[in-house]
Amino acid sequence: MPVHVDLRDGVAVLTLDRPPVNSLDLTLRRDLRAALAMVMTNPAVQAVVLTGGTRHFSAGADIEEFASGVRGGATAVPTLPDVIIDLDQAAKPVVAAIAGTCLGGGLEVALGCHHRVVAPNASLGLPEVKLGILPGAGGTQRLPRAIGVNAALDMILSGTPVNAAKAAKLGLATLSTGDLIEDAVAVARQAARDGAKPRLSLQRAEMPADAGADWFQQRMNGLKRPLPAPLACIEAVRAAVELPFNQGLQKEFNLFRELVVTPESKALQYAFFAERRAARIDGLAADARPRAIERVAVIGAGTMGSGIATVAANAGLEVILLDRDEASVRKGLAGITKSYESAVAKGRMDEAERDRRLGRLHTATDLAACAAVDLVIEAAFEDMGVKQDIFRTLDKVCGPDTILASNTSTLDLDAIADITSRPENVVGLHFFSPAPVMRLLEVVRGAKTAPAVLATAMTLSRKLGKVGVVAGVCNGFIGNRMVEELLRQAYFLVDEGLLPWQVDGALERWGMAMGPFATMDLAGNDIGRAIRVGRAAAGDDRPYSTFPDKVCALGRFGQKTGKGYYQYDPATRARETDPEIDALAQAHAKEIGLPPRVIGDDEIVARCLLALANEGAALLGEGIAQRASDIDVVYLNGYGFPAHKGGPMYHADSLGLENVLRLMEGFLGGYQGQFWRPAPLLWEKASAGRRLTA
Ligand code: TC6
Repeated sequence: MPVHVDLRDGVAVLTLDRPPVNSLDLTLRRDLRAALAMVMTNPAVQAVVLTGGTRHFSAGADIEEFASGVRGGATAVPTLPDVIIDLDQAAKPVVAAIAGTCLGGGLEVALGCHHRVVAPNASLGLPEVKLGILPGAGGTQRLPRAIGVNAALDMILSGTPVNAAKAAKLGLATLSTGDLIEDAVAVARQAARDGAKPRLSLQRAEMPADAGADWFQQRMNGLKRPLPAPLACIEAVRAAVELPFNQGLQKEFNLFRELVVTPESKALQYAFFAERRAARIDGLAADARPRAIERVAVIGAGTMGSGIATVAANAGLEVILLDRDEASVRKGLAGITKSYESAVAKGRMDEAERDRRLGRLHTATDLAACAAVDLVIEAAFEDMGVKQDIFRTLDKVCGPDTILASNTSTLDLDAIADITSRPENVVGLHFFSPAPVMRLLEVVRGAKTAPAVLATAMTLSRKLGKVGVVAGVCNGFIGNRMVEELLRQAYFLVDEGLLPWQVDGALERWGMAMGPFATMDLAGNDIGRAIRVGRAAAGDDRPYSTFPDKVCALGRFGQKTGKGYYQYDPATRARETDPEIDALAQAHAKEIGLPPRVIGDDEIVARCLLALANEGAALLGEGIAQRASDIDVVYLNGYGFPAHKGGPMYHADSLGLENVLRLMEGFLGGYQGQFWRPAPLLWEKASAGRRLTA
C-alpha cells in the first residue's frame, strides 16, 4: 500500500510510500483519498499528520502521467485537485510534516493541509513552469493566500524552491527543531483541542501595498520570454485575487489542461526524462562499482583548472590545485578566493562556508603531490605533447588505482591514455567554461576505460552537481563536433551575403541563448582558429569559409580583445554591431561572388539547426553518443539550446524526419551543398517513419 497509517494516541500519521520520490500518480491519489476517508470516520482519530518520510515529502504529480493515458493520466479521477479539496475540507485538522523535497503537486498537497511543519532539510517549490505548465492543483490559488501575491508569483515564475528557513520566514510553514513527526503530532493535537483548521481557501490573497491597476500586466511585460506557461501562471494568480476561490481553482485547472499538451511543455517533459536517462550507461557490467573519490588534484591553475577546483571544493572534496610555478597557483587561488568573496558580499554564501571551502583547497607545483589522490583532472594547455608528458609523469607518481582524467575538448583521449601503463584508469572529463556555472560534463569513454572508472566518473558528475553525458572518442566529442557543423553553415551564410548579426539575430529570435558569432566572441576566435588548424593538420580538407580567419587576422579575437564579430563596451561588455565587420563581411561576400538572394530567418535557422541534427545522427550511428536524447542533453546544458524546443534531435523529430530530408535535399543543390548528404541513420529512421529520439 503506498499510504501507511499509524495511530499515535489519537493522531493518525499517514505516510506516503511511493518510491522513489512519492510522485502523486493515480494509485497514490486513490490510496491517499481512501486513507483520509478512513481516518476521518474513525472516532479514535482526532487529528491527522501527513508525511512522506525523510527524503521526499513528494516530488509532485507523476510527470509520466502527463503523456495522455499513461497510468490513467493526470486528469483521471480522483485528480490531484480532488484529493487536495478532501484535505482542505477535512473534518479533522490535517498537518503536513515535510522533510526533503516538497515540489509541485507535493507543495500543493501541503498547502491543502491546515498546518505545515518543516524539517531543516525541506525544500519547497512550485517548479511546474520549468515543465511548461502551471501548478494545476491549487498552487496558484493557495500560495498567494499563504504568503502574498508578490512572493508567490516570484516562486511560481522562477520555479526555484525555498529552503526550510525561508519557508518559515515567508509564513509558509513552521520550522521543526526537534523530531519532525513528534512536532507535527504535537501541532495536530493542539489543533484538535483548539478546533483550529485554518483553510487557505477561505483567506484573501494580499496584493503588494503599492500595486497599481496594471500590476499583473507589468509582471507579464517583465517576463524574459513570454512563453505560454509563465503567462498562464500570471493569469491564474490574477484569478486568485479577482475570483472566488472555486472559480479560480477551475480556471487554474483549465489552464493546466491547455498547457500540458503544448509543444513547449512536451519538449520540457522530454528534457526532464532525457536528463535522467543520460545517467544510465548502456552495456555496463553489473559489477562495475563506482570507486570512492575524496581527494582530487587539478592540474592547471588557469580559468578552467581553477573553475574545476572550485566545483570540486564546493562538492566537499579535498583539492590540490597544481601548476608549474608558485605565481600561477597563487593567481589561480586568488581568483577562486575572489569569487567566494563576491558570493559572500552578495549574501549567497556565509563566511563560515567560504572558509570551509577555502580550507579544502591546497596548492602544489610538483606532480609528485598527486601521489595520494583518488583522481587527477588534467586541465593543462590543449596540446598533445604537453598532455602526454603530464600523463607519463602521473603514471609514475600516482597510486595504481588513481583515476587519471583529461579535460581535453578535442584531443584523442586514447593517445593520451596509451602513454600510460593504465589506460583502463584513464577517462575524459570535459567541463564547460565557466566550470562552476555550466551544468554539462562530457564523460569521455576511451577505448580501454574500465567500466568501474566510467561508473565512477558518472557518479562523480552527479556529486559535482553536473549533468554527465557519456561520449566516445572523436574530434570534439559530442558537443564540439556538432557545433563545428553549425559554425560551418553560419560562416557559409556570410559567404552568401549575410552579416554576422543577421545570422545571430535569426537564431536568437528562434530561442538560442546566443547566436554562433556572439558565442565565438565569448569563446575566443583564436581558439576557433586553433581548432580549424588542428583539424586541417589531421587531414580534414573539407571546405570551410575563410571569413573567420580574416576576422582573426585583424586581432579581433572576441570579448577578451574588446572586438570580434561585434564590438564590446569595456565597462558593461554589452555587444554592439561594428561597421568594420559589416564592411569586411560585405567585401568577403563580394569576393566569393555568389548572385545575391534573399535569405530569411527560416533558412538561417533550418541550416544551422539541421546541420546539428545531421551531425548528431552521424555520431549516433558511429556509437559516439549512446542515444539521441543524450545529444539533446548536451545541447540543452552546454550550448544554450532553448529547453522548450527539446534539443536539436528532438527538434528534428518535431519537424518530422521526412520534412527534414526534404529541406536538406533543397540545401543540397545550393552553395556548398555537399554538406547536406543525410547521415545514414537519419535516412534510415526517416525511411522507416521513425524518430531519432525514442
Ligand atoms: C506537478 O506537480 C503538477 C501538478 C499539477 C497537477 C494537476 N514524476 O531526479 P532524480 C523520477 S508537475 C515522475 O534522479 P534526485 C525520475 O525520473 C511536477 N517521476 O532524483 C527518476 O526516475 P529514474 C513538479 C519522477 O534525488 C527518479 O524519480 N515536480 C518525478 O536527484 C529519481 O529522480 C517537479 O518538477 C515526477 N514528478 O532528485 C519535480 N520526479 O530513476 C521533479 C522524479 O527511473 N523532480 N521522478 O530515472 C525533481 O526535481 C527531482 O527528481 C527530485 C529528486 C529533486 C525530486
